[in-house]
Amino acid sequence: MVGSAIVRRLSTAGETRVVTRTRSELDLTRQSDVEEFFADERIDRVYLAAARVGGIKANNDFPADFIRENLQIQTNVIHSAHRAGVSRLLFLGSSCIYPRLAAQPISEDAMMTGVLEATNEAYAVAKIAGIKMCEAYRRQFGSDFRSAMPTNLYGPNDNFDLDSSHVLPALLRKFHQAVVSGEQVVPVWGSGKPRREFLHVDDMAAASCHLMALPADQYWSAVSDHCSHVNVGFGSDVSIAELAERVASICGFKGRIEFDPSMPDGTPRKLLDVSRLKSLGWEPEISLQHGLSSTRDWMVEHWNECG
Ligand code: GFB
Repeated sequence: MVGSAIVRRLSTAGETRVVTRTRSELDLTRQSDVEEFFADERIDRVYLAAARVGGIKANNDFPADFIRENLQIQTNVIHSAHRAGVSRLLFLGSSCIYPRLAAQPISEDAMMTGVLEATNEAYAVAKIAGIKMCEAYRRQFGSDFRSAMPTNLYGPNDNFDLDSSHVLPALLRKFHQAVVSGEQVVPVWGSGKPRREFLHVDDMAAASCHLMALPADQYWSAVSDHCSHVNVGFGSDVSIAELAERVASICGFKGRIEFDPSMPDGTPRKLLDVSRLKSLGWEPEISLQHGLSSTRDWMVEHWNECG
């Protein structure tokens, strides 16, 4: 989802040469394949958006896969990029790197100040390692390896599989399906009380390109060597219950929402402090209302591919 959005953004910006590989063409968990790729292609800048990602259930059910695959992918790409002389790299993390009960809105320096949320601890540890690896390469080799921490993302090419998806695509799918099949009750996991911030992936791609394009002195003077990442958020959040109401209304669902307390709530709240990014000259453009309805349209158009 994020990689294809960045490619769309770079293409419209007239970038001359964008090199991509699908998962079947290049398995980033295989060190020698990644080394060969970087040796063959003369790559100047790397957007490291590839990762094993998933919603609360997938993270909770497969922690070993999440920590192993993410550590492998990022270690292989960051080290190979360094060896190949890549001039700049942007590592994409996640807002789950912050402590479960971090003060809100969460500023970048809250990382590693408290206990992580248990449902995604393995994924978060891998992402923290990625940020620290970029910082270590900068300290040891002077690498211009930057990091961006996105909030919960959504948009075209999202995962709509109910077992592994995040909440927003899951709700779009559930409410749309209920309308089509005439079901009167839609289950929503947890209490509905947790609050989440949602950013459209096209905004994320714009922010990534903006961070990548900043001159080195501007980026590195806004961050510090031991806290080098930049939050990328929308700036406001909604409860899961409010999100469900909005999705229901966009899909034209008139029935009842039923919360399922047997499913985990996860972190109570994750709202990012985006002042660092704002000071670097970037703000989001796509409202949640517009993003929800365009993503619903995308899902309906691509229904057969949505599993
Ligand atoms: O988006 P989500 O799976 O992940 O869930 P997190 C957010 C909230 O929505 C939780 C609730 O409180 C869920 O219980 N929810 C309600 C649902 N209905 C549903 C549903 O049908 N599907 C899903 N998936 N959730 C993830 C992390 O945390 O956020 C990742 O696990 C990553 O590591 C990602 O950081 C951004 O926001 O809780």
